[in-house]
Amino acid sequence: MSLKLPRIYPITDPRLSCLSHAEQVTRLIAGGATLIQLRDKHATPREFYHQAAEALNIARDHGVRLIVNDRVDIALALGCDGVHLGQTDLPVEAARDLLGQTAIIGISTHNLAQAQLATRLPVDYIAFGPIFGTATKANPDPTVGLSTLNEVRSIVSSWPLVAIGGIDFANARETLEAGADAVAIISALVAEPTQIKENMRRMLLATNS
Ligand code: TZP
Ligand code: MG
Repeated sequence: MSLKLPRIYPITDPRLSCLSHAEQVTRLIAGGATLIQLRDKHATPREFYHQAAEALNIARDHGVRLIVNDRVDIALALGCDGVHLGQTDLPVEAARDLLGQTAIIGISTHNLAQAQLATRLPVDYIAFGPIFGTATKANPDPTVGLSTLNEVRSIVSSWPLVAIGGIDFANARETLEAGADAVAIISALVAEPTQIKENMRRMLLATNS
C-alpha cells in the first residue's frame, strides 16, 4: 500500500540545534510531528546508534515513526521504521533486502533523470531537491526550484513525493501546492532550539489547506 506522508517531515540536526536527537524528537513531537528523520553527519556510528536508541524510545511512546538518514545498519540494529538514502549510499535494493518489506525506504533525487529512475526502485517515497538555496547541506546539488518540482510531480505520477531544501514559513505552502506530498525541513524547524515545538506547530498551521 502507498505510504501516507504527513505534510511536514522534520529532520534533526544536532549541530544546528545544539540538542541531542532525543531532545529534538521530544520537542518536534510536542509540536505535532508524526514522522521524523534522524540525520547526523558528524557523530561516530556508535554515538549515533546510542542517540538514535534514545530517540526511538521517545518516538515509540508517542506512536511516531522514525527514519534514519544514511545508516541502514543502525536502522536495522534498532528496528527503526526505515531509512533515507542518498545517491551514494547503499543501493535501495540492498537496503530493502536487509530491512524487509514493511520498512519505509526513501531516496534523495536531484534532477529529473534521478527522479525517473527512482520510480523503478523498491522505495516508499521519492525526495527531490534542493528546491531552494540551503546552507544546511554540505556541497548541495544545484537548486531546482518549484517549476522543476512540478515536472517531477508528473514524472513520478502517484509516488509519494517529498520536497527538500530551503523550505521555510514563507514557501512551504507553495511547495506543497507545486506538487509535493510533504516538505522535509531542517533549519526552519530546529535551528532555534527554544522554538522547535512552536515552529513545528506553526509550520503545520501555515500549511493547513
Ligand atoms: N538534502 C537536500 S537539501 C538538504 C538535504 C538534507 C538540507 C535541507 O535543510 P534545510 O535547512 O531545510 O534547507
Ligand atoms: Mg545520505
